[in-house]
Amino acid sequence: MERRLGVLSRHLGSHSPPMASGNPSEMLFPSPTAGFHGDSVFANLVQAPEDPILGVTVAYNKDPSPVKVNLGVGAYRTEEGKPLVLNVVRQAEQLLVNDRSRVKEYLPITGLADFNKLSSKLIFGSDSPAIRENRVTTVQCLSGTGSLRVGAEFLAKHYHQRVIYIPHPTWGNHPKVFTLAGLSVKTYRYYDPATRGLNFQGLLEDLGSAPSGAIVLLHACAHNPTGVDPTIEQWEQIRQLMRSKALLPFFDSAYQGFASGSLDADAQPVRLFVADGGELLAAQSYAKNMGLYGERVGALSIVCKSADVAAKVESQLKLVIRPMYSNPPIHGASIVATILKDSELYREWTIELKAMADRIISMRHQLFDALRARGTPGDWTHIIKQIGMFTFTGLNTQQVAFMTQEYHIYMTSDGRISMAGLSSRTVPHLADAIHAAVTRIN
Ligand code: KET
Repeated sequence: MERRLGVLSRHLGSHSPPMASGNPSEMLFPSPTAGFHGDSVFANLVQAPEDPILGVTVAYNKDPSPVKVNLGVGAYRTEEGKPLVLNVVRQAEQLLVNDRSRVKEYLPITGLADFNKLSSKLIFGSDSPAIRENRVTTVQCLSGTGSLRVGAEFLAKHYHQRVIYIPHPTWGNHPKVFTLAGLSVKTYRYYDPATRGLNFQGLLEDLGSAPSGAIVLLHACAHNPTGVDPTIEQWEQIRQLMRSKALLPFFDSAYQGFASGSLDADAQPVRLFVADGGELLAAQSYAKNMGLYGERVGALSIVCKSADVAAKVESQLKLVIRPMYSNPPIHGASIVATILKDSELYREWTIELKAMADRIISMRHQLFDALRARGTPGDWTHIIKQIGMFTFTGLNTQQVAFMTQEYHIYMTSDGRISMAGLSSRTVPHLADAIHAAVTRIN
């Protein structure tokens, strides 16, 4: 306390007014019991439920069991069950720390210019005609969620259609992000529980009957929670249908590189839509593919018909961002830019990314084999067919609750498990839990 006050008075200068009482801390930090004693003005609030995904981690953290496993949140873990900071990220951070010319000034409202350029190249391709023709505006945002929110606020303010179609099911935060931004949310059929695959017919019918101009949220790859993606031929059909009805694509790209292990292959669906010259939005996250979860690094790109329109769009995006959080943080974006602009670091990143994707695929095979070895009733081939971080198991809410209670396995109640949270050590325990759940609970 003494030291704090010393520092404070140094900042205030030697002419700061003298303290009135003998106890200086009372002046600066009045007693918490001083003042009004009535009920809190917030006393009538109801207790809100935990978030359906992040709340799983809260429950997991409270469980003292040594065998507990967290397969809730989509966050990569090593074979040892530990969070992973990529080697390239460590290297980039070292370079940044060593560079004494770096300062902590505010970034522009739109973020770090290098980062924006490199991010749009990453998703649209370095040879993208839209980038060459200056038809893309990219703004740095707070990871994937922030990018979606800024895009949604912009659309609610400036786009003539306020309705957005999201797949059913989808990431649980989508409806909340879009509704709070002022859009009206509708769903299109996406997943068929019977086949545990894509309901392509349903998707085409629902988008086919959407009002002209409606916004359509598309998962760029590794659909969350189902792990089911359209084939590239199906994407082409979706593209044709959407363009024929002037539906506006809004891509959510939270897993580029995690589906196939290749950054370019995973961006194919987005690039298909850019190649036809039409307009679209894309929200990118570096949480998963660079393991920068807590750094909150992402980008929103809007591909426009002309450079002139793109410049106007960017000017309006600034008006959305400035009163929301003024400008984005510098550290995470600097890490990403350092990696993306250095060909050696970039190459190392792709290798580490592929290793993460491969470990997840190996977990799929191990879990599938373990269930087969136990003779667990049911067809579990979807575990190896599904793509990306998650398996949509088909387990129901009661079975999930049973697995949490009896086996300390934590997952979202819709039966989604994060394969990235699994390791060779925990596969047998999970397989035992699934086996018990499907044989004992209907
Ligand atoms: N889109 C999708 C499809 C997605 O799964 C997530 C995160 C995000 C966007 C946002 O990520 P951000 O950290 O804002 O870049 N999904 C995982 C984490 C979460 O729910 O926040 C998850 O589904 O577990």
